[in-house]
Amino acid sequence: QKDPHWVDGRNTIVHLFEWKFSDIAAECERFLGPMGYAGVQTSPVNEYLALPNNSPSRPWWERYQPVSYKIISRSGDESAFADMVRRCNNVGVRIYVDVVFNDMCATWSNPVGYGGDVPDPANKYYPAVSYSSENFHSTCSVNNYNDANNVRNCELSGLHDLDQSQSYVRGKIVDYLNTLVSHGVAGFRVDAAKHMWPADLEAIYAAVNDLSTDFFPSGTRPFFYQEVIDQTGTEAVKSSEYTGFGVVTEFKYGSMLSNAFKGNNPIHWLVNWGTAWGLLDSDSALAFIDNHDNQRGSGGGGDILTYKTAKLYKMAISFMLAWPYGITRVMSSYYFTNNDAGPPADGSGNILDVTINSDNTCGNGWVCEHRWRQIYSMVAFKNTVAGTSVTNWWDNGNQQIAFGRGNAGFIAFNDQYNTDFKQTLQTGLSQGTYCDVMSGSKSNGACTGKSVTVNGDGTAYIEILSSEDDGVLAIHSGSKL
Ligand code: AAO
Repeated sequence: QKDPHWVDGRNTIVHLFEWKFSDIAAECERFLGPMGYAGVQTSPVNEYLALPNNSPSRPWWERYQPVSYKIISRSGDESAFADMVRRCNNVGVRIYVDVVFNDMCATWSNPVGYGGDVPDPANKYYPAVSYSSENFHSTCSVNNYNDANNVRNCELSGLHDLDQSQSYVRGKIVDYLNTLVSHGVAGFRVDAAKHMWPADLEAIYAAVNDLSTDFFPSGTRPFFYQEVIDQTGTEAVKSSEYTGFGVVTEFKYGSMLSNAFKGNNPIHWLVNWGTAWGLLDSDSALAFIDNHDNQRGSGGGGDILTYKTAKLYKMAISFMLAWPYGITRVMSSYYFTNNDAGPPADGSGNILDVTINSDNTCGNGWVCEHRWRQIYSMVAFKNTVAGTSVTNWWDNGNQQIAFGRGNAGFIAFNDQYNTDFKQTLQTGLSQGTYCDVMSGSKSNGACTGKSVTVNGDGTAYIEILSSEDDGVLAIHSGSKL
């Protein structure tokens, strides 16, 4: 269950963190479909605790406090969800739901779910599912990552820990996933998979129905990518325990690339990026730079590049989308300074619409990294070079590199402080003039940004000045004049 079921010619997922279903549906039609994105990861869609009295009010992480498996959230209700899935599938964009079933909400005073259901977490009683105390592990805290029993049988952040070894519990989870499947989703991000036993997850995945034949061939199995943070390799729980039956989030990927592009480990070493660096096999890895946790410094966080360090971030994302490794996911955020702050919302807590500015960027507090030209252009680059391998690698032994993808694309990176990149390099491209898709695009038979002339022998002069906005230059067969 490692196939994401992308439509041919597409291969990148975007996490539209906290977006409303109506906005996701519109974005599929007006942008993601036309620009060649393959799928969307949603925030959790099931009922969770509404925390209006928290400070700040309505933190984003309330969505990780499940109350029931009803589809009702700040993003919309079940009919809005169904409408989104249908409209996105219709334009070739798959939907993956972030599913939270390791646990149920923690103990809070006067807890009320977003759909109005009232749990009694102090007594581990969730009537809207229904779960009661015998369906949970005993009360203890996850506090020792060197002990797999502690990690999997105790409570993560005080969230009451379900016992998935019980067939009753698995049945409730499978019912929920089947509801999502019936609406046409292609798969799931499994939250906190590390905190569940692999055998229980395997049993759950095996019991979920085939995908809806409204959108997929009969007999298609759902895609599962599992959140397992195995960054140091020294903890008791290993990513490799989960790769037999699903894909795993490869947290080393973003931290090592961030470290490299920040100049702490010269990027010329990326010549053998992949399993040689200790990463999971490409087919088993969900590759990404930042996610909603580590962009806030938690959950495998630290020094991850994010939209806040835009030039280096775009370089790391460009490398990710240029290099053949993993199932790639890009992040789409809202602006934040307080790590707990929820999405842009009005005074009543309603999430604000994602508005679109005349230059195609977003308003109302949404960052929309996926609409940055450099990022969506690299999504197209990746689609164009699919199936080719890395060719014509060049580096200066330091922070400047370049490589081709067969005869379909060529990319160069200047990550060297205060130094220009000026080189004539061998590409695999055919003779002609190509538009650089970082600084501009091909428009009406001309380049709006830089252009590159590829000579008859495939060589080309590549220039990236250190003063430029972007440290990347990328050309491909689709950007040829
Ligand atoms: C909230 C409040 C809490 C309160 C709780 C209950 O903040 O104060 O007690 O409610 O009322 C999110 C938020 C939480 C929030 C929770 C529920 O992040 O703050 O709690 O919703 O509302 C671990 C897990 C991983 C988890 C991550 C955050 O393994 O599964 O923590 N991520 C998911 C979601 C996340 C969500 C939940 C799970 C809960 O993506 O959004 O939480 O459903 C080590 C371990 C990791 C561990 C981290 C953090 O990582 O290896 O497994 O992640 O520590 O504890 C270096 C190391 C790296 C290490 C890292 C530490 O990078 O290399 O291995 O440092 O950051």
